[in-house]
Amino acid sequence: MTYVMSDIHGEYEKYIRMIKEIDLRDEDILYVIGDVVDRGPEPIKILQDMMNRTNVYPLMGNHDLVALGLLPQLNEELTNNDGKFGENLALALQVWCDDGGLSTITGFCDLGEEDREDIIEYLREFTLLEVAETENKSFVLVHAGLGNYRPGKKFSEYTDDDLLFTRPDPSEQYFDDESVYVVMGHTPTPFFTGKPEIYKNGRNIFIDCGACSPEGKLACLC
Ligand SMILES: [Mn+2]
Repeated sequence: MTYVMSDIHGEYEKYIRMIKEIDLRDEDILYVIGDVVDRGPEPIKILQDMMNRTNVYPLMGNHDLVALGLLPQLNEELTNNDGKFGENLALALQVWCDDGGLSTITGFCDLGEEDREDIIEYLREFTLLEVAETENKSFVLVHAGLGNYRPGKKFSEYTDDDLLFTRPDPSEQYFDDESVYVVMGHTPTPFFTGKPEIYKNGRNIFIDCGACSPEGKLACLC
């Protein structure tokens, strides 16, 4: 079986419950299509669980990209400067906290040096886009969508902004080939439908059901 989750956002308990619910086996594959970190209480624990599983494939989300931008600097200060950091880093961390970064920062600071290095190394493995094939369908997996889409545009031509920050029009079908689906997170489905449920519109599938918000859920597409 092939599974996809997105926007786990620090909800370690929901993530573990879902892994049990789907009975994830070694021969299965789980794609996590971005925004593992921030907001919920235990993002670092989720990353550590994911990195210990050989059948979990991580994709980048906009929050993970911010983490990858700042955690190496924070690590440097923790390792070589007794955790004293300058104004630029302090300001950047403050901006990150305004966007939910606190649980990621504190979880990271609680780790020893080796574990911090492992987290950074793991974030560097996150990919921007994957294609999962089933018997007769292809699923393009991407955090936010295919921003600035045009037919024939190569996947390598999309920028981080296109893939991680875009707010797609759910009714816009991307590919003429009717066997190609696009699976996205980033925009919580209540934004489209008012309900925290997986939302399909044609061959677009939106799976961020707002795991980290009180009325939201963690979804898993099979
Ligand atoms: Mn996002």
